Amino acid sequence: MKIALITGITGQDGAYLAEFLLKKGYFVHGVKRRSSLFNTDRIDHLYQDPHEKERRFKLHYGDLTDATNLIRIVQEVQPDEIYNLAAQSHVKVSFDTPEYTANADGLGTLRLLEAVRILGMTDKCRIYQASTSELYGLVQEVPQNENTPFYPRSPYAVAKLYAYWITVNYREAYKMYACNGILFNHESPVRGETFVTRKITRGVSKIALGLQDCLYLGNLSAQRDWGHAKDYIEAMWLMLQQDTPEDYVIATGITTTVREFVRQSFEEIGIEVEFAGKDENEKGVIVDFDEERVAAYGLNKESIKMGQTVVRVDPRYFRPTEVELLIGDASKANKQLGWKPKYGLAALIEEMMQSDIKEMQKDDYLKKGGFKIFNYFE
Ligand code: NDP
Ligand code: GDR
Repeated sequence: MKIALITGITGQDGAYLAEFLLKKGYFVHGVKRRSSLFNTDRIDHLYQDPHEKERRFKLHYGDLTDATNLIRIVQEVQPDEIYNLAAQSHVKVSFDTPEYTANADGLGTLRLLEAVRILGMTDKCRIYQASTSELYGLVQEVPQNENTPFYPRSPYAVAKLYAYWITVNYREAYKMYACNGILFNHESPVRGETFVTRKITRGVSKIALGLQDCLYLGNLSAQRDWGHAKDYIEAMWLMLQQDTPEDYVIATGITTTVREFVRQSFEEIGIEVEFAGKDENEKGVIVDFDEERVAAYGLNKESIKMGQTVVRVDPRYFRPTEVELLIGDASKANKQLGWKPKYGLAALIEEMMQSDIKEMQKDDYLKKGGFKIFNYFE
C-alpha cells in the first residue's frame, strides 16, 4: 500500500486530495494544527475511528514552523509521497503577517525537504510543492507558462518564490523527486470564505435570502483563471507518477474579471445585475429577475428588490500591490500528464451557488427561529 503525507490536509485542496488518494487505495496521513476549536470540517467525512483495524487515515499534530516535529512525523510515517499544501495562503493577509508568511510558506518548505534529506529518504520519497500563479505577479506576458519570468507582488508570493526555488535546488543538488505544481486559482464549495469567489457566492446567497443587503468588494477589474479544485488535485498526483520530476502549470486558459464572476453568480439564481460607475464609485444594481429560476432555487421573489444596490466597492480590500491579470497555459501538463480540466466556470459557479444557497438557508431558519446570525466580511 502506498503511503502519502499531506500537509495542509484541513484546507480546501488537502481535503479533496485526501479523498482522492483514499479512493486510490493509499494510506493517507495528514498534518493538522492544534486549534482551540475543531478545524477539521472539510475532512470529517473521512475520519476513521483509531480503533478500526482497516484504518487508512491518520492525523498528526504539527506545524510547518516546527522543524523537529516535521522530522518526527516524516520518520514515523515513512511516506512514499509528500504533498506540501500547508501555507498561510491568503495574499491580502500576507501584507499584515509578512514574517509569519515567509516562515510558514518559505522556510516551511525548506524544513520539509530537509527532513526528507536528514532522514536519508531522498530515494524513497517523492515531494509535491504547492507553487502558485502568484509567482508571475506583475504581467510580463500572457498566457503564462513554465518559462514565463516571475515577478512576485506580495509577501505571500515572495515566500512562495523561495519555496519554488528551494524545491528546484533540492531536486538538482540531491537528485530528489521533487516537483512544483504552478497552480492557477482553483475554487470549490469548500473554498475559504474570504477568497473572492466564495465571498461572492456566500454574499449573493445571503442577499437573495434577504439576510444581507450589499456585498462589499475590492478590485472588480482583477482577472483570474479560475478552475475547480477537484480537477487540480488530480494534476498534483499525476506529477508524482512520472519517470522524471518536472514543474508544471495547471490552469484552464480562460480568464474572467471579478465583476463578471459576480454577475454570473447572480445570474445562476435568476437575478440580473448591471454595473455602472467607475473605480471606487462603481456599483452593481438589480435590474431584472427570472421568476422561474428564482423559484427553482427555492427563493422568495419578495426578497429580491428591483433597483437595489447589491455590490459596492470598499477600498479596504485593495492590495498595496495587485496582480491584475492571470491566464495560464497548461499545454505541457496536457501533453505530458494527459491532464485537462473537466469543469468550466459556469459549472463551478453552479456548484458553489447550489451549495451556498443551501448553507444560507440554514442561517435563514436560525434567524426565523430567533437566533442571532453573524456576517463576517473580512
Ligand atoms: P487553504 O488556505 O484552504 O489551506 C491551507 C492549509 O494549510 C490549511 O490546512 C491550514 O491549516 C494549513 N496551514 C496553514 N499554516 C500552517 C502552518 N504553519 N503549519 C501547518 N499547516 C498550516 O489553502 P488551499 O487548500 O486553497 O491551497 C493549498 C496550497 O496550495 C497552499 O499552499 C496555497 O498557497 C497553494 N495554492 C492554492 C491555490 C488556490 O487557488 N487554492 C493556487 C495555487 C497555490 P488550518 O486549517 O489549521 O488553517
Ligand atoms: P488570490 O485570490 O489573491 O488570487 O490568491 P483571492 O480570491 O483572494 O483574490 C482574487 C482577486 O480578487 C480581488 N478581489 C478580492 N479578493 C478578496 N479576497 N476579497 C475581496 O473582497 C476582493 N475584491 C476583489 C483581489 O484583489 C484579487 O485580484 C489565491 C490564493 O488561493 C493563493 O493562495 C493562490 O496562490 C492564488 O489564488 C493562485
